[in-house]
Amino acid sequence: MAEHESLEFGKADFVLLDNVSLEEFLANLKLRFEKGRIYSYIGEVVVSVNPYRAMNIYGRDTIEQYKGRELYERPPHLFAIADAAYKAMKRRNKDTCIVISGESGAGKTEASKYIMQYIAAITNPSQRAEVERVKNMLLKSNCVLEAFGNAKTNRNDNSSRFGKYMDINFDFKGDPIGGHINNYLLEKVDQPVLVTKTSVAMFFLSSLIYEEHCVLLQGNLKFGNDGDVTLIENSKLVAVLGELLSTKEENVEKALLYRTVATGRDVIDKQHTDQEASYGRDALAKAIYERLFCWIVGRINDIIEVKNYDARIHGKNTVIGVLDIYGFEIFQNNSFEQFCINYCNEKLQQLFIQLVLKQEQEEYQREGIPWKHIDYFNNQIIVDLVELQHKGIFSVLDEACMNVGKVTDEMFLQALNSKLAKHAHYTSRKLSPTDKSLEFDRDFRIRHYAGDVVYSVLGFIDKNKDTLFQDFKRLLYNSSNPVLKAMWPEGKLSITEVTKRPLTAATLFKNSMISLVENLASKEPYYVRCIKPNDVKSPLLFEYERCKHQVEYLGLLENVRVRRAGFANRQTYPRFLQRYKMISEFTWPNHDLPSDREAVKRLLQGCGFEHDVAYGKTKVFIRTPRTIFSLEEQRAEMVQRIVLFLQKVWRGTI
Ligand code: AD9
Ligand code: MG
Repeated sequence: MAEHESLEFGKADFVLLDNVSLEEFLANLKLRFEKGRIYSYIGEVVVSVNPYRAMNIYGRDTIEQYKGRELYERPPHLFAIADAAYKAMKRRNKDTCIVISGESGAGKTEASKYIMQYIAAITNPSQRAEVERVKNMLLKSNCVLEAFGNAKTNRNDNSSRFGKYMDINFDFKGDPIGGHINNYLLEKVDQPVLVTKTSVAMFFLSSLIYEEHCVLLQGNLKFGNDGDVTLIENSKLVAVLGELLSTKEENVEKALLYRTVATGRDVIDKQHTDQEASYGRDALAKAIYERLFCWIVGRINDIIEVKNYDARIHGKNTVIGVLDIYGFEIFQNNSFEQFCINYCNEKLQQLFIQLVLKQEQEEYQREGIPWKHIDYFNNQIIVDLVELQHKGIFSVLDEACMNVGKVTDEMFLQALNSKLAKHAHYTSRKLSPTDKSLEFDRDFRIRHYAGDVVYSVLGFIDKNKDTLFQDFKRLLYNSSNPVLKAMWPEGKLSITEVTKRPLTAATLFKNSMISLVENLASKEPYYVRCIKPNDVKSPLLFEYERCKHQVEYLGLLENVRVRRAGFANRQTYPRFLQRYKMISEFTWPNHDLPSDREAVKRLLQGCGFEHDVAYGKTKVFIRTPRTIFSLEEQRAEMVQRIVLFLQKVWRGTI
């Protein structure tokens, strides 16, 4: 039996499509989903469709089937690329990373867990106690992060509200010895979810147990006013809050109702309007939640960091990184969060292009194979549109945010219009008044690599400033709870000392993306693209339009084009012979040609694959996976014949 899949399940690799069109892509994806084949390849990229049912494909027996095998030898699976990343790391001493993307509910976090489980299962064969301990901690850190960082949303019952990058460090034997986690842009979820989360967070902090857990919290604090004076309507909550935050009730009240401002040499308490007070309350809830989350990540990192590893004795430790990050998002209403997320995906796409093309180019040069130009869309222009100093959208936004209280979202949009009027990837209602997709004056549109997205400018300025009144920082710095205190170091500054403007949300996000991409760029990348088949969590339904959007937004056709332009597979001559020598009379059982290179040439000529290969200095390059599949098929047939033959010899019937 052939080791790869039969065509009854569709094409296991999209590179094999007869035509690279959206229709063919989707027809194949649908067929495979309906046949229960949730994984496919685009070259070495895994495409995964959420099955929304328990699949019997992650057990010990499946793990054994993938362990140490090459990608094309088995049906597509997450385990295959986990193994490829692990092998590259172990055999070639390379740092590798696995980038998992897709929209909410597409299965990213589940995929990252299966990958971790696979790596845990295939390492530490000698059962060293210390390694087992590290593995356990790495696997369990997930639960803690999920408890605090996940929430039920209308798109996913267990939605991660943060992007996560986890490094696993390995020693020279290839066993895990530690790790490190980075988190990105914890999304400050909807109000009801936030209140629950903040409530949990604060109970955790204060370690106090109340009988009426759920009534609480800042979300329930209501402000009103009595003439000129802003009041807290349900002031009993302030006492509870004071206790939870380990600080005095009157200090909480003051921070909620006033802010201290320095005017010249005087310091005065300025009363909030009830609107400002509500804004402050929400900002406080968000900030407590966010800082606690970062604090937890920090504590986990302290525990899992590599200890007692002497690189001078054992050599550099190697790393596999796993990135579980939101994919391209396009909703009915797209705001600042979607803008950041989509920018993140532009960065990752840019990295993908650079790495795939760069790797290809370098290898071709090394191997003496002429470079063939690959026609693809380079999205650097969109990355620049967002992040370029002075000219990019983030810069314009930051500039608008410098003018506290004076600049509105609409004025920010005007500034964009005047700076970017001629940009091919930017437009707005003002610039294209007849364009139907731009419904409102507040809309602007970016032509992303994965499609057009209309953003509403409303809220950009507030979300970017993301300011928490200094009074709250001082309040929490003065808490008698040491953990809370440690989370607000800037609360130490007195009002006259606070001069430096905190970095904006956009700048922080941009910086974290730049360093993420730098980090990934130093590693050999593997990709998983996750697709959500429907919005009702059904294992049976393949909603064509929903899937079509995702295939577009994930840039999968572009992926296929880039992959098809290069070589699907490459192997050193000895390795190739080792695997396929039995299919040719010139090479079986041994060849007498002057070199392995000559032998491989002879073998491939014999099979009629000359047109599909190129011969490098040390490796043979095979353009399409079809050739690999065919070689695999012939090999399987020969292996079976040889086995039968040997059985006969044993039994003495020959
Ligand atoms: V979000 O951006 O964090 O909101 P994810 O992470 O992409 O999202 P998640 O991995 O949480 O989605 O998957 C959503 C749900 O789909 C899971 O809770 C499972 O019920 C279901 N799922 C996903 N992948 C699989 C799978 N391989 N097998 C079975 C799955 N069920
Ligand atoms: Mg998730």
